[in-house]
Amino acid sequence: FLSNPEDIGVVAVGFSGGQGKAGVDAGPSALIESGLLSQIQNELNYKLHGDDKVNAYNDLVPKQDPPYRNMKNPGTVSAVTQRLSEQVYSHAKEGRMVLTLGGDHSIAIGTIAGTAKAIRERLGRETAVIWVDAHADINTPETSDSGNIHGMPVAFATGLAKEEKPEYFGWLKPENMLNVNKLVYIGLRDVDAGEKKLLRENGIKAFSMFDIDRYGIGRVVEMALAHIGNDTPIHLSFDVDALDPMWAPSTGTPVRGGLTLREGDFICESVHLTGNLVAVDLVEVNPSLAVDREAEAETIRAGCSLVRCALGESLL
Ligand code: HAR
Ligand code: MN
Ligand code: MN
Ligand code: MN
Repeated sequence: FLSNPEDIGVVAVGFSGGQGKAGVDAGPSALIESGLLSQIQNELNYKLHGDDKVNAYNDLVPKQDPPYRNMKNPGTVSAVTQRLSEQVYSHAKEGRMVLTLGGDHSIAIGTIAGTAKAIRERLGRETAVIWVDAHADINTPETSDSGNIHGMPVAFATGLAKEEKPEYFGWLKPENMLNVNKLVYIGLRDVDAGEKKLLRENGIKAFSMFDIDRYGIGRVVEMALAHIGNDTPIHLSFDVDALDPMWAPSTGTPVRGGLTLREGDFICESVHLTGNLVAVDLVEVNPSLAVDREAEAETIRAGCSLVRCALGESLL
């Protein structure tokens, strides 16, 4: 194991500033209230570090936060992800696996920055990222049509989007960065033209829903793991909208034709089995977007299931 198998640091991030819909900030409390952390502690027998209170980061929100390079809420997202990177780093440097509950996907700028740095210092290794999502989230500020930063985290994490100003992600240093060769996508089906170009030009490995239909989820995961290499520390960043809206309807940008819950769980189980998992993000659960209570509960249940599988629940 590349992190202590029994220790987990939990960071609950009640943050929605990377996109425009209210409610995704209530994702972590919904997951926690449904019993996720007690399951991790009592059924999966992890020792939990950190507290179960949700970080709102209100003290970090600037009074004024005008768009910069087309980004919406750039100062807020930068400050929050910088703080989050320090929280994640402080767990990961102690050898704990880190579980981050979002929140919108912009927060992965902070989680990846934190694990990449801690793993470099602790193991002298580069961290790989498995990004499970309907979307590639690799727009640069200039290629983005929406200006929403939750569509850009991979560009900042890899350095494809560069910025010097510390208040606008300039705090990201080489030690926080992800190598594009250590990135692999699973589940893509809604990728912007500018993003496709970036994926192509940088030779980034991506398994779309087409690949999953063609090869089956088993071979796709095998190929994804082969790409990043045996024995590489893995950060799993799971956007719940990778799942088909049938399983996870309560999310900001649902896209039909997605993963079944079993396929999502399988990805998580397979990553757990490598023994190389060092961090997990579960993001974009927005309890307030469901058409009814059942759709809301369904989405929360799916999110909890994914996390438990990543932590080894269903493997005998
Ligand atoms: N690609 C679009 C954009 O840049 C939509 C991104 C939607 N994002 C998420 N994250 N839910 O995966 O705005
Ligand atoms: Mn995403
Ligand atoms: Mn998405
Ligand atoms: Mn295990």
